[in-house]
Amino acid sequence: MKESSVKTAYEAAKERYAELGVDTDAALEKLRKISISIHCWQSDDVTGFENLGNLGGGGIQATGNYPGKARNIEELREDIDEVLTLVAGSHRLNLHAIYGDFGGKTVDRNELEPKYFQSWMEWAKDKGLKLDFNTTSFGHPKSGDLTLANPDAGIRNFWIEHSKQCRAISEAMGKFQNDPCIMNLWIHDGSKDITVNRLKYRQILEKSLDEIFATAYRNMKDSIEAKLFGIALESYTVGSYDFYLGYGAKKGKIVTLDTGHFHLSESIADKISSLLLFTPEIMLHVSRPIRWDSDHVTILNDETTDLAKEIVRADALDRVHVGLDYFDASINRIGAYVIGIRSTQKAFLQALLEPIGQLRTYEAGGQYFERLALLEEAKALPWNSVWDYFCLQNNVAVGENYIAAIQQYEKSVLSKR
Ligand code: RNT
Ligand code: ZN
Repeated sequence: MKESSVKTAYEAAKERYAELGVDTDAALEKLRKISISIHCWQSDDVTGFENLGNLGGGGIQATGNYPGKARNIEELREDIDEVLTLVAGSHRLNLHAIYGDFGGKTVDRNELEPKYFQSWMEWAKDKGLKLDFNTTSFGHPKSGDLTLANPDAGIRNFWIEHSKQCRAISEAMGKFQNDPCIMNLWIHDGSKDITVNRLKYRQILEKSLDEIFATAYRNMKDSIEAKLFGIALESYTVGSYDFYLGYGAKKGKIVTLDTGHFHLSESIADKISSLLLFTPEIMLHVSRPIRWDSDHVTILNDETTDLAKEIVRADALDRVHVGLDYFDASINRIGAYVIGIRSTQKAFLQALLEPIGQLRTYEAGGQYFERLALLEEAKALPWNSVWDYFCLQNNVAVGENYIAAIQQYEKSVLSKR
């Protein structure tokens, strides 16, 4: 697409939006400031770089075997570098505990220290990225069906220790980058079949969390992530949404909303305005569930745009942290990243361009036909011309031009792995 055409289209769009009281330049400025926490695990199918061997457990599984997955830290960094050339804005990188720089050593999950993440901190600083972090309780011989909710003190304490160490690592990251590191805690704990001890495991989990969170830190923030069910753990999930919502509201913790972790007909967007009232902040794992928590690549669909709109309508961009969580091993993994990031940005752009003033005037006046009509018209306003201009302004590929860049990367880098 010609640069001059992008500019001309933008000027026309700007004029059109102005008629509805929307300032496109202001929207672009806000969009540039939305940092997306990019999940490192799309690059290597959630394998990590431990030298323990992937031992299963926890139900996390990427499907597909497209060539080119990152096999080590260098390749993962190379991939993220490439991704960053194709997306505008400044972002964050979300690491899991299994991605440490272990230097060939076998370091178990209860032996983690900030030093194993030092090279990540330095690398990220160099790239202008901030880091977020996650405990990893899946894929380990002690994962089983129960970790932090395990009645067996030996196993439970192992994971409590791990989680405490992860908080200390997050604190070190936050301090190093002079910006709070959000540490997400998700565990798979549950039961395949009917349990007659629903309360018991939740009581244990509550106690474990209290112990993990006992140390107060200044440079990290805790987020806790619920889930509906896991594969092979279909009957019961200890850390359900009710559990974490209750815990987060009571103890002032951030609740993570993974868009794949609810009943498929449930609106995640609708949860934003309630959580904002009762929890300090919100962490998002934007994903795309197909029939179940399948972790398909995030796209620009109604679910994603509704979510972005609710955040913008609540004026809560400073309280909602946007992260991605999907892993597709059946297509070019760099492409998967770029599609998900750009689509999330497009959703926020649409939200920022909403003629909200006029819509609210209609609503206040009981003019519901007018409100619905404008909502419908707004869907097809020339937001894409604003998007193209955003890419141009920020020196990244406009429109589908990123396809060629990714094909080239596949040819020169990925196909050689
Ligand atoms: C699993 C959760 C969790 C993980 C990542 C790898 O269902 O969504 O967030 O996907 O931590
Ligand atoms: Zn998630």
